[in-house]
This record gives sequence, structure tokens and C-alpha cells, in this order.
Amino acid sequence: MQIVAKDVIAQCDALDGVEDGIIDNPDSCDYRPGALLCNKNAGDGLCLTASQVETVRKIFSPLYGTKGELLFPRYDPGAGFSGFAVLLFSGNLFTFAQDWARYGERWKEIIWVIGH
Ligand SMILES: [Ca+2]
Repeated sequence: MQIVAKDVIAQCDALDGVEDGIIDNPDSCDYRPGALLCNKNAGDGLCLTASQVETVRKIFSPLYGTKGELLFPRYDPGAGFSGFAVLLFSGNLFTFAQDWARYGERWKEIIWVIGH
């Protein structure tokens, strides 16, 4: 994801008037990852496949539900890809959400027993 982070900065850093490696107003950044697409001139793996470019495009695009409702605005350009992003983009459910789905009914029983 480092290649994407660098490209985001390259495209959007100067939009706030200062080239300092920080995107002060992510809403002004309409990041487009297409320039990272591998072609015959890309040599050292510093490019993305078409599928990866599409995934990155989706990460930086709003997510809408089946009825057109906004589910998630988008990942802010310049937010980086460590820490919380690892949880978001790992392909796995959050641990808490996963545990809630797995043990939620059991927790209700435990809470009921404690309360009575
Ligand atoms: Ca800046």
C-alpha cells in the first residue's frame, strides 16, 4: 500500500497550497489510482494490476447500499495505511464484530442469568 500512499500524496498534497506531505483537506482530493496500473514500462513491481487498481478506487469511493443509501463515505486520501487501516482492509471482520456475531446470543443468556 506504500505505492498508493505515495501516489495519493503526489496527486493531492499541493491542493492545500503547501507541499508538505500532508493533505489538509481530504475532501478536496479526488484521488485516481489509474496511473499506478502496470504496463510494459513498469519494471520493479511498483505498479498495480487492473484488479488492484479497482480495489484502490473502491477504497477511495463512497460505499452505497442496495437502496442507494450511503453506508460509508470513503477512506480519506492521506489517512495512511497502518493501524486502523489494517483492520479496515484486512478482509476480515473486526474482532469485536466477529465475537458479537459469534457469541451475541450467548452473551444475552449470560446477562439474563446475572440479572436474575
Ligand atoms: Ca499539503
